[in-house]
Amino acid sequence: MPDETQTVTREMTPAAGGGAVAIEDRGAIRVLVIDNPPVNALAGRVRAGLQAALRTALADPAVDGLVIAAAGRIFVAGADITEFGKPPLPPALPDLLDEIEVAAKPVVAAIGGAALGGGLELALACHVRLVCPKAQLGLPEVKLGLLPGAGGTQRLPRLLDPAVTFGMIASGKPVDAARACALGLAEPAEGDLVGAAVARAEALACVGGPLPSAGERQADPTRREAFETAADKAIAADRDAFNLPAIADCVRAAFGDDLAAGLAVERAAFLDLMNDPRSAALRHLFFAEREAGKVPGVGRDTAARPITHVAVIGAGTMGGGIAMALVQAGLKVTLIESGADSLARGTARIHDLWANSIRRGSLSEEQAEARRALITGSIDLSDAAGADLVIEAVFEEMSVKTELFDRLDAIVPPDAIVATNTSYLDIDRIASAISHPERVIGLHFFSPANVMRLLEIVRGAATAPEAIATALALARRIGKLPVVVGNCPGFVGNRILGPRGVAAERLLLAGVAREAIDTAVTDFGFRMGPLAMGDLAGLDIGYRNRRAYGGFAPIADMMVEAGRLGQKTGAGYFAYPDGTRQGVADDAGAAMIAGKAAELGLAPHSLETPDILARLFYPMINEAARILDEGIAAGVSDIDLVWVNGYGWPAWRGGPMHWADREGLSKIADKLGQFAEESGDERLRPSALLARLAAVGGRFADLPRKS
Ligand code: T1G
Repeated sequence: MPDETQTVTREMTPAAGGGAVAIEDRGAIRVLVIDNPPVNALAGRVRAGLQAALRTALADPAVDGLVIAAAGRIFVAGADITEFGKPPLPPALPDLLDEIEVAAKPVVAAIGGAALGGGLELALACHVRLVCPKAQLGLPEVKLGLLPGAGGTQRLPRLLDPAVTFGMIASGKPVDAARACALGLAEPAEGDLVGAAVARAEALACVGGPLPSAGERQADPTRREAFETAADKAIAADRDAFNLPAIADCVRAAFGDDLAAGLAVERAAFLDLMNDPRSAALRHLFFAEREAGKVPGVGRDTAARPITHVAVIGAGTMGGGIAMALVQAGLKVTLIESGADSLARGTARIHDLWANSIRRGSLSEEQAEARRALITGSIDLSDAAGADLVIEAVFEEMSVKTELFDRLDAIVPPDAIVATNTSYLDIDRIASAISHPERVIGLHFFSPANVMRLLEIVRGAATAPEAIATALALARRIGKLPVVVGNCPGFVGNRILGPRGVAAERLLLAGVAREAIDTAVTDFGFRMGPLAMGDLAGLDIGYRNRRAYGGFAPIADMMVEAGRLGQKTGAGYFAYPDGTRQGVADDAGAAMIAGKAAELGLAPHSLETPDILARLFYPMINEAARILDEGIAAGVSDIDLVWVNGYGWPAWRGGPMHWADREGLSKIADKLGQFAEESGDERLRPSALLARLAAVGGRFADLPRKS
């Protein structure tokens, strides 16, 4: 029995006009097989091949019907995103789909894998869709800041409930084969998918008469109310999803009688969004995620060590979150603490979080039970002996970590990977406390570790490629977005966060109101401003670091010394009366800040929002340029991924480096020079790389990725 996702490999001939489409005749049914690795994107040559093969088959009296199938594990991943922004290649996808839909002979889609975006729209133009059990059908264009641009907003609501259509498009999430069949979007095919599709095409050809067509069915106006309710609710719920109104307008157009008119509305909206910088930013991040997997010195053939059992040392907030992320992916975890009480507290926190998920309906009792069965608690460090990987998440203090690594040296086998979750400390110094430092790596999770996608994988001087490959494979298995970074204080994310904190302090000392600073940042698109974020994390963390490593934060230092540590003490930069989480700019805090400014001889002056953002963000860009120059980040887009996925930089702005290129590096360099003069802080002078690029009108995007 051929693999249901494989197309037949019998004699096939390349289609005329394209080459990426092969043809195979099954009796009177012609099978067109899309073969455009790696994901069968609908590139120009695929569209041309399909059009040529379709026209030939329709003109051939020996052909009664067609099947459109695909080679490999994916049906079609959509339009070819690499063609966006370039001169369009004929035939345009909507035109090709119209030809399929009005074909006089039946065309059946054989969907053996993911049918996404234009891939699902191609299937919607076919008269019938057959899916194998592994198929996924979705319209993820919204994740690229777009909307379906080849009939998805018109044909889908004619097949399904319009509110369901809006939900699929607005979320960008695919439905699986079972759900697609339950919705009436497709028919199930067991076993030989192509064979079943050929039989279905034969049956349609025998029946004769008008062919079933999504385009011909009228969208039922009586369902408009349910749709409007769904659309209004979704748009009100997500202020960042800027293109939901456009999607709603397109689906609304499908209620009209005329498919062509609805398609015109969709096309116009699609082209508008295609030219929207916010969509360009999201497309930049799409490719950035794939670039991040290309790590210097770590090839696709670098062997990753199989990981089945992980020892997590430390059951605090981070260790508990890491353990949850691991068992969620089916990995066995030994959770080790120094004492029974701390272990019990950590384990109870994990179980409480799962109980909350069960109450919210996002986790079943069976799933929770399966996860509980995968975690074994221990207060004996020697229980780490059987693990393939050890991850320490103990107190963020160098001596604590090196002492632990020294003890582990006698417990874990020499080939076990030993990772530290430190967010700032020197990986090489930690590695020096254990033999075989080539197996030591940084796994910097972000809190809450079971939720946040970003994982900074920190390579030390001795870290072996196999250890990095193992970390990359683990990251993907637990659903994380891995970004490999070099070893320096704060690595990439926290090293860039530092200058923003200093800049916020300078703004406070300059008399800029606390709420003005945070509002400028939240209006830019962050969920939280820098001051509120400091209060949430606790000002004492930075205070302790500055005592150990130095740093400029006179206001935060003053707050900590006055017992204002942040939300946890009811006041930090802001006050949090009666335990509220929404800070207020209290008078006492204002007086303290003004007093400190006067003590430092600084006269207050007001600033407009653009200047506030420039003073906060430009020093970050400067530090990022240094990180690139030092090779700490392999590529510009890695830095964007870190800040979008770890620190809340709004995705529809593409990340700090993408944003800086749009700001203009010359403007940034000039302003930094001014800030350096004003403050006397030489770190604010444009860094060498930034100055070089600014001098020639260059962009960060022009820098080649480190190979
Ligand atoms: N176009 C061009 N290249 C693509 C691509 C696409 N649609 N999808 C993936 N690639 C590349 C990717 O950059 C990588 O390249 C390689 O394929 C493997 O990808 C008209 C306008 C299908 C779930 O948004 O979600 O249709 O790094 O590592 O993990 O309405 O790829 O090897 O050089 O992600 O197995 C809508 C995007 C497009 C789906 C497979 N479609 N793709 O995941 O492989 S817009 C999407 C994915 C559209 C229409 C609209 C995933 C995948 P390289 P990968 P994977």
